[in-house]
Amino acid sequence: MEERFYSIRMRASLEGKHISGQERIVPYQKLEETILELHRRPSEDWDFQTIKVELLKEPPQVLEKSLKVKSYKFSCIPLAHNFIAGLLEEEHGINRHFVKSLISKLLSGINNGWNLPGALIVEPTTGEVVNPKSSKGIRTILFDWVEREKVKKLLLEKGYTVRTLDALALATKNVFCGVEAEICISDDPNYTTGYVASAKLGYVRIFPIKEKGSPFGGRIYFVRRENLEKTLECLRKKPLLIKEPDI
Ligand code: PML
Repeated sequence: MEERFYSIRMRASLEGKHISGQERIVPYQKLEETILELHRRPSEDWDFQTIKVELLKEPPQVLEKSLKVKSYKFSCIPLAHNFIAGLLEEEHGINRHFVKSLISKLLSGINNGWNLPGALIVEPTTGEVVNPKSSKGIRTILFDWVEREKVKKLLLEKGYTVRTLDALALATKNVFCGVEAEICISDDPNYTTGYVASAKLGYVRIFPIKEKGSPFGGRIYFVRRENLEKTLECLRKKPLLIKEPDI
């Protein structure tokens, strides 16, 4: 019989504010221990936690390698933003003014002064926001590493963080699903490394992408209109496991 895989997704909040979120894809033998691990994961107090467990209808597709990781450090934030805008213009023809204005929006609370839960979807040729009307933001789900602990150890040894572990898997799934390019800024006030990612660019870590202490952030996915439906379907429904980080 084909091995069964489960998706486990945990979210925790305090007084309605998101505290922690994590997801895993595991075979049946790892189900119980992973549920417990995710339950224990939030390091801060929470008053509401959900753990969703779903049997996957199809076994996950396995990708050999993640996007290639590169890191850049800048002396100030405007230079980092110029670099992102330049890369996206040169490699993807995305107007640099759209990019800068989108980054500024993310950093000033795009959702009536708050962060958007999920990503903003933007048409790269027109700069138009094309999120389906019913959605507050698009979430990428159903992705993980085949051997998460091994990859985690490897990344930590090389000076990357647990956030890189999750974000690299997510960005790799996005590109796999047809996202042309992504910009990510963490909403954690203490985490000032962000990234820009695409098939051409790889996973490009950018430091500093925002001021320390800022609670703002979010994700922008550039998706061509003709690929929109197929890409969103893949982001939500296609389970993907990644074997090795390309570092
Ligand atoms: C990195 O250090 O590789 C960038 C990670 C961005 C994480 C975004 C988040 O977790 O909020």
